[in-house]
Amino acid sequence: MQLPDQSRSKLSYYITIIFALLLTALVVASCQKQNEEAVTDNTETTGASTTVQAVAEARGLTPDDILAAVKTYTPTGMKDEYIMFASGGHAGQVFVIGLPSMRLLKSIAVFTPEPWQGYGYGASGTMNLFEEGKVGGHIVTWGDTHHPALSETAGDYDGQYLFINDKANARIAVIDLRDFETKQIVKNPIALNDHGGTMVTPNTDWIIEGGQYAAPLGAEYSSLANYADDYRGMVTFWKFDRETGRVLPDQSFALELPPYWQDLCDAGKKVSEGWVFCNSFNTEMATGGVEDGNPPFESGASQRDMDYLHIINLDKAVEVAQSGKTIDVNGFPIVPLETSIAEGLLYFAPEPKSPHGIDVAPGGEYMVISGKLDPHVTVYSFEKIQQAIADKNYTPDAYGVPVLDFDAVLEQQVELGLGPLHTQFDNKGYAYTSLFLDSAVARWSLGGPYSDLHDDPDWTLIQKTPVHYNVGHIAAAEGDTVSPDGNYLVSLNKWAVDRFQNVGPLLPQNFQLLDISAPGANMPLLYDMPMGIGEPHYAQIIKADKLAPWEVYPEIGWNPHTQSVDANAVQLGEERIERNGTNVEIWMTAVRSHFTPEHVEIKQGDHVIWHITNVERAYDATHGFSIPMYNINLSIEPGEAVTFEFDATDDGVFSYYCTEFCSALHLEMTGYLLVEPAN
Ligand code: RUQ
Ligand code: CUA
Repeated sequence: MQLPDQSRSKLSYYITIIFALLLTALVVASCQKQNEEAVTDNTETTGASTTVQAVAEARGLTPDDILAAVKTYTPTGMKDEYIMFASGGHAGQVFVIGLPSMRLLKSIAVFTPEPWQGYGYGASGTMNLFEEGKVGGHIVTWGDTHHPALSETAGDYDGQYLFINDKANARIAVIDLRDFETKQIVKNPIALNDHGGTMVTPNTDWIIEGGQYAAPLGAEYSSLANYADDYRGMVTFWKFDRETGRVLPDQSFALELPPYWQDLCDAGKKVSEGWVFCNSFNTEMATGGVEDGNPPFESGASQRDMDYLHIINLDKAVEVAQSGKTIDVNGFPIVPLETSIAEGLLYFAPEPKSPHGIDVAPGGEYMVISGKLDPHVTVYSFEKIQQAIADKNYTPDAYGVPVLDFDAVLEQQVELGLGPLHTQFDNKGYAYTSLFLDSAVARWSLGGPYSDLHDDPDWTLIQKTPVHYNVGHIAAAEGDTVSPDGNYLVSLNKWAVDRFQNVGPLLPQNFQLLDISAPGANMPLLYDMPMGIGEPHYAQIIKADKLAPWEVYPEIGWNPHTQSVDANAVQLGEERIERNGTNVEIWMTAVRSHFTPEHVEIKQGDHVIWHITNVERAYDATHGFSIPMYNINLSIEPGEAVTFEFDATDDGVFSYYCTEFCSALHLEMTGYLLVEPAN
């Protein structure tokens, strides 16, 4: 790369300074001579350059680039300080990424089969998840994951569980962070879509699942002509039991809402704990139909100046639901809209210009809403909301829901730029908002109790860092908890255009890492991470030392779905095959580098129940197990017990083998399944 002479000399100057500062301590005398030689030889290619200065010059790196590299480069063996859980969009998975290295560590299969993890390829625990996640009686093998939520204790991430929604099918899933595996998929019985999920209350008592596109509750047919009467929105509160690690559907309930399109929700915290806030759009109740001369949704749903922030008294809603003031739809209790109004569970506040995002400040005092079509974020005061409710300072909407006076609940509007979407927080009294149209992340100062944390004027835009391009969500380190860390922020960009080598018309997504550790107008971009799987929407970033996953399963014969030793666990020496009529049951062990038994002889038409226990205790000693044609592929981690079943419909000779490279004799880790023809 050629630089003008002036910049080149300036560049050399900065590089020299930074080089001296960063590497003085590391450069030993014996290297010095080598360095001098290398510097004098400026004809070297990048690959052969041996000094920071020579490499930087050859690659055209600026001093800022070098500084960014030093902040993110993670040499072999060094571990990341933070772990980010990013939704995988329509890949139906969750991605686990280390920060600041931005290395992809794992994808966790959730709504989509994933062969490496043996997820959805025979293992009964995973097949059961697809069964329990059925939609209208159909097994659905993908999901549109949007919002991961880490479990919290007193409003802080506790590293125990992760929840994720499937917007397409209104499902939520529970991932246990002891083994980073999906344990439960719950289908919402009354809704088709969700978007405002998942969010948790500060002690993870409730998992919030808001709706999106209104539909008759329970999805009964009704013409769009009856939209205002028959279509409804909803927000569901799923009871979570930390002990069993399961959502308890029979202790959960929903609120019926008007057929506005509820968007995101967030739980109140600290001073606002016990309340839940959801924004909405399409209070116009547009029903589309551009082909019939109606305005298309995009304009039909954007006509009004104001939509409604939904303000829900969850503590009181729980009491009302538990007292039985509910109706039943598909066996699920719903608090009817008129009950919510009568009991004071639901209030609205106007929110400007097609709102998006709702984010509660760390102390719970403020609710920040972005207006997609408005250059401001609007900050509501929880205290003022409570006062307006007490003062009955409201007028009813078309459904009788009290709409609080806008000016009475408004704390501030802060002008940031075009297309604000989502907000996160740090430990320095700043908020960060993604600007979709500006392709930037804005840092702005909070007022009130946050004023003392920064030296800037309150409620003011401090800086905008350009990103590439069109950012949706942002995630700051622990940035939606009661005690955000600051340090890092990831911008989840929607476009990547010119950032990476061309890989065809479907481009990777782009995560960009920003350094937010310094105060003031100082928020540099550090790193780009392409993500070529699905479309991540939102992410949460947890301090890595809060996670304590198992290295191997606690005991031999562990069933990850019950988190206990399985009744069919197999110990070494207990391997066997038993036949009972046409039922054949196999108890097998796997250990480097053999399966026992190595021959399984059955008859065509048999029903086969096959248990395998990986009896290894060694870290990383995972074995795979596959049977071709029968679509069986398992991942059996150390200590794990797996069961799968199939009908031996086809006769022939099948080799089963270990699919995970486990030792020098991994190729020998095999066996024969002989299926004798029925006749
Ligand atoms: S919403 S890009 Cu699906 Cu989280 Cu705003
Ligand atoms: Cu076990 Cu390869």
